[in-house]
Amino acid sequence: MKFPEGFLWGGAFAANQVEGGFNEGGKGLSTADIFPKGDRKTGGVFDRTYEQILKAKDDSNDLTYPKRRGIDFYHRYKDDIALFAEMGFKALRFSFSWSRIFPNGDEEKPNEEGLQFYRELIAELRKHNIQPIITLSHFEMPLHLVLEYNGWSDRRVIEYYLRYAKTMIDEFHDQIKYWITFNEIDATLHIPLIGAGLIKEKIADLETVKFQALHHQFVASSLLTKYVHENYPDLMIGCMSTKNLKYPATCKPEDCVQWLHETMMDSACTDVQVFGEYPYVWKKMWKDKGIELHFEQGDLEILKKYPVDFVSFSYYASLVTSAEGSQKEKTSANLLVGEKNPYLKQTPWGWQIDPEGLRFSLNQMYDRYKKPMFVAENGLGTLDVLEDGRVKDDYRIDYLRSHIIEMAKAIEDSVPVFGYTYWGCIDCISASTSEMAKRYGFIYVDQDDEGNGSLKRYRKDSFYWYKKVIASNGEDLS
Ligand code: BGP
Repeated sequence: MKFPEGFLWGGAFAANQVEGGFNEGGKGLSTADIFPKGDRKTGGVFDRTYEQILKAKDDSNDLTYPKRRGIDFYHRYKDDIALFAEMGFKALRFSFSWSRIFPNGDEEKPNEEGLQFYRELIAELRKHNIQPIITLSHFEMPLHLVLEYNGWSDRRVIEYYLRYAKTMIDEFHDQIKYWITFNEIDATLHIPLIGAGLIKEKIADLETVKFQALHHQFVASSLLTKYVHENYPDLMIGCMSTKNLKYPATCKPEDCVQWLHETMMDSACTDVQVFGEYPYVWKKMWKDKGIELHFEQGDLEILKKYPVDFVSFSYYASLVTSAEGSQKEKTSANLLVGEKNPYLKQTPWGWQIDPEGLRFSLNQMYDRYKKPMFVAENGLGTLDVLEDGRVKDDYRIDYLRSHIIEMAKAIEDSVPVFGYTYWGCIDCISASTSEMAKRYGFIYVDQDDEGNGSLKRYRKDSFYWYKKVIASNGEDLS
């Protein structure tokens, strides 16, 4: 297995799934702070009513809302970073919490305490030669912007986002090269409260408003790219979307046409951010559904003129699609539900494990975009057992090995992949279900779904395995 010199091996997580300290250091409430726990039987919790949000806002406890407590990274980051350094991480992809910097989102000046937290965190990473890769908005925005502005449906949010993003880039431009403007930007279409702060009952025409909010996010992303290119030309700005890989159920032409259509629809967000224009499949769908978006003068030029510098994505699982979809057995995969693939195994959460799909995705996307590629998320979320201080997670090692082999094949195929950050490198709160039980990490965190536990960290067997992989630059996968 050959990986390029300087390949960025590492791990990834989001502020709202690890930090905790939800009401410390001047942080305001964010959308992540209002979600209670779901589970693998009932599925993820992606929506809240206006009333439920107000109730959560007035409730100061962190037991009902697990992302408020995270894994206490806010206080333990030095020890956790030391563990990442022990594994030899070259990079850590994580997000800044917007409401730690602008607690309400519409203030003129940033919260100095929040900035100071990230200054110290980044200094700690640099001390260990770990390169930060930043996501500016990862499934959270200040709750005030949701309640007062209807989230990204309001154009003024572009200005507030830019204020926050420029604050962070001005502060850290000489220490951080790679910046991702939005995590899984397509989430706005699938889980609009999490992706764009849209409360369904407050919006008359949700179908249209979802696309309008997404348009504002695209414009914000391009305006930020413009700012960075003009002021800090050495930095790299990236887009990030969910790779919803699907296969046609059969070679029946109807299935293949259905597959092609869905694949084009699923690629649309990255298309906009790379090609700088809306794809015809969306334009046609808008026309069919009577969706009329409001573009301000100059918007389409901005998108065209300032595409991203690199393409990143999350990849966990694949699905199947067919022309008669509704009659088939379904399973879930990250943001989507689709048909089951009889050739694949799945996790207890129903995500189908498909290593070859990673090679497929890298080739498919590079063939389309011709930009440097970064695997921002990939990982196995499953049940782990801690026994005598040890977690024997050979299943996670198998998952990783098979995906790394397929990534190496994609590199061999000529796809320029510059990094791989394994998702949830330390156990954290699940994005979809807010459980602890869905563990991804190389590091076990002693905390259960109810928030009981010492929060002590334990190295899993995969910790030592990944360390060896990094030390050999991907050559030793034994
Ligand atoms: C992606 C998100 C992450 C994340 C991961 C795994 O969609 O970007 O935040 O957590 O999926 O999802 P989950 O935690 O629901 O297993």
